[in-house]
Amino acid sequence: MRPATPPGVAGVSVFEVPAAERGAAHACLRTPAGRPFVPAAGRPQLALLVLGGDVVDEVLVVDRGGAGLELHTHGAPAVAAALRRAFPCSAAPDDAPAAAPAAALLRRALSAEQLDLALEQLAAPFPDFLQELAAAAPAARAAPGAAALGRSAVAMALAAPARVVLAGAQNAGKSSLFNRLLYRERALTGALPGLTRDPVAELTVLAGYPYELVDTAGEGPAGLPAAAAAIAAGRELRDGAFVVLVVDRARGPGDADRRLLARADLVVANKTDLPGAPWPAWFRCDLQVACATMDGAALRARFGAALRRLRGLPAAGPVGGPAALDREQLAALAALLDRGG
Ligand SMILES: Nc1nc2c(ncn2[C@@H]2O[C@H](COP(=O)(O)OP(=O)(O)OP(=O)(O)O)[C@@H](O)[C@H]2O)c(=O)[nH]1
Ligand SMILES: [Mg+2]
Repeated sequence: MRPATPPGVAGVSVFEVPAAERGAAHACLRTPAGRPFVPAAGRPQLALLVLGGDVVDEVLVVDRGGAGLELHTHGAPAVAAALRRAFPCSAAPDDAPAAAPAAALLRRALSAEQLDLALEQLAAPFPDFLQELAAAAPAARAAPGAAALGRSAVAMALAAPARVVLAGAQNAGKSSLFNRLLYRERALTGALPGLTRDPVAELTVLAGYPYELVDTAGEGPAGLPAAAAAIAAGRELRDGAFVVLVVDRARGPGDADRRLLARADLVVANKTDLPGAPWPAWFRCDLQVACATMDGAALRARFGAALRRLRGLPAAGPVGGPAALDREQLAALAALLDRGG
C-alpha cells in the first residue's frame, strides 16, 4: 500500500493498494450494514474500514482492475496512521528528496506567483540540473552555474518569506501601517504612545513576494519592566531582517529615529495627510504614506514595490529555469561551482 496524496491534514487521503494486497485490503472492509465486503468492479463502493476489530472510517473503494484498489479515507491523520500500522506503506509521492522543495512549495503556496514557480520547478527539477552540471567539464560549468545562481536568488526570495520589521518611535503609526498592509485590524492602534508591546508577526505577500511582517513596540519611555522587555524583543527581531523605519511626518524625525536611521533599510514617512514638520535634507525618505487615509491596495503596491527595489528583485513569477529553492540546494550548487573553479 502507498499513500497517493501528500501527508498532512486534508479532507481526503487516497491510498493505492497494489493487486497483490487486494485480498488483505478486502479482509479489512465491511459493507455499510456490517456484512462482508463483496467487490463490484467498475463502480466505487462505500465500505467500513475495520482495523483491529474497530471501525476506523467509512471509506470509498475504487477498483482499478489489474492496478489494484484505491481506498479514499477521510483525511484525519489518525486514520492514515491506523492504515500505516496495519499495512506496510511505501513513501508518499513527494517524500522523494529530489522533488521535496518544489513539491513542498506547491503545497504551501500563498500566491499565484509561488504556485507558478513551484510548477516551473517541478517541470525542470533542480537536482537533475545539478547532476548534468556535475557531469560537465569544470570549465563548462561556470556560465550555466552563474545563471542558476542568479535564478536561485530570485526563486529563494519567492519561495520563503523574508522578515520585515516595522520599527520607529512610539505613536509613529507602525501598527496602523501593519494593519493596512494586512487588510485587517490585527494590531491595536491608538493615540496612547507605547500601545504595542510584544511583537506581532503575520505572513503576507507584497508585489508577489512573501514576507513575514512584524509589528514591534515603539522606541520611547518604557515605564514597566514588561514594556522594556517588549522593546528589547522587537530590537532582537531586527537581526537578519529588513528594517522599515516608520517616522511620524507631522512631528518630523526625533532622537529615536536618528538612532535607527543607520540600521533602516527603508524609511517611511507616515501621516502625510497632516501638516508636515521640518524634515532635515540629510534624513532620507523612501516612501511617503498616510495610513489613515490611503487606499489599502495602493499602499500595499507602493510598499511592495519599494521592498522589491531595495532587494533588486524582478517581477515575481517563474525564474526561467531550474533554481535552488532552499539553502541546502543553494549550498550544493555553490559547492559544485567551487569545485569547478
Ligand atoms: N492623521 C493620521 N493619523 C495616523 C496615521 N497613521 C496612524 N495614525 C494615528 O496615529 C496614532 C498612533 O498609531 P499607531 O499605529 O498605534 O502607532 P504605533 O507606531 O504603532 O505606536 P506604538 O505601538 O505606541 O509604538 C493612532 O491614533 C493612529 O490613528 C496617518 O496616516 N494619519
Ligand atoms: Mg503599535
